[in-house]
Amino acid sequence: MRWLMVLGLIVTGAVSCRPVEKRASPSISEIQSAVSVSPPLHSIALPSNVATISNTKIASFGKAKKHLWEIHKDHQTTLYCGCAYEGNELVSPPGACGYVPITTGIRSRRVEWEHVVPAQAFGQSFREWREGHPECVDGRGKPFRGRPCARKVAVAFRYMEADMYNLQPAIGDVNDRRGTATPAMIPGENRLFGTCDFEVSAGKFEPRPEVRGDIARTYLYMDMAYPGRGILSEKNKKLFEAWSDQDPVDAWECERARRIARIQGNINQVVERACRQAHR
Ligand SMILES: [Ca+2]
Ligand SMILES: [Ca+2]
Repeated sequence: MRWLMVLGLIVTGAVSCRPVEKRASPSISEIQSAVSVSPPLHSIALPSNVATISNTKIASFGKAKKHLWEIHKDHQTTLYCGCAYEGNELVSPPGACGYVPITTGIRSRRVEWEHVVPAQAFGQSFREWREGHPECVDGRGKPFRGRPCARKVAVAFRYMEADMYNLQPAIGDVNDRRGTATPAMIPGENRLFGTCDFEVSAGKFEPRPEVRGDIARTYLYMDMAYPGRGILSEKNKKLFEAWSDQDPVDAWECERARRIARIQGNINQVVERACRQAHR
C-alpha cells in the first residue's frame, strides 16, 4: 500500500521524484495494482499529460550491471545476435548463432551491457556533458567534460545512465560497431558479423526483426520517463510505434521488466501496459 501511496503522490504531482533507496521493493501484485490505477492506454503513443516515473533508485551504472547479470541468469542471450553466453563470455561456438567475429580481440567474445538509447544521445542534453563544471577538474587542474563530468556532478544523468530498462547484453564488438547509431531501416542487407542480422551504415543501425519491438519500446519508455532529453524525434516515434506493433512483447520481455521493477522501484509503463494487453 505504501508503494501505491508513493505512486499516487508522484502521479498527482504532490511530491517530486527523489531517491527511495530505503523503501522495500514492491511485489508483483503491488506493481500490477499500481498500473491498473493508471489511466488506460489505448495506443503505445502516450498523451503528454500522463505523469511518468523514472529510475530514482539506482544511481550507479556499475550497480545496475551487477543486478542485470542476476536478472538475466536464466535468459543469457545477447540482444543483437541472439547468441548464448555464460558469465560474461559467449558460449555459442563461432557461427552457431550466425555471429562470426571480425576481430580477435577480447571484445569479440565478451558480453557487455549496451545502452539501447546511447548514453551520448541523452548525455548531450546535460550542460555538464557539453561544457563541463567547476567541480570537473582532474588532479593536475585540467578541466574535463563529457560522460565523466556528467557522472560526477549530475545525479539526473546517473539515474538515466543506470536505468536497467535501457540496458541489454551485447557482444562487445557488436556494441562497439553500433556506437551511437540510431535505429533505422537500411536498404540492402549488408550484415557485418557473419549471418547475425545486424547492419550499420552512416550513423544508422538495423536490428533483427525479433528485437525491433524491444528496442522501440525502450526508446518510448526512455522518452516518457526522461522528457526533454532529446531521445525521440517525431520521425523516430512513428518508426518505433510501427516496430512495436510488428514485434509485440513476449514472455521474456514482460518477465524482465517485472524483475527490473522489483529492484529499480519504477514500472516501465510502456512495456507493462503492452504485457497486460497481451495477457502476459
Ligand atoms: Ca536492411
Ligand atoms: Ca521481441
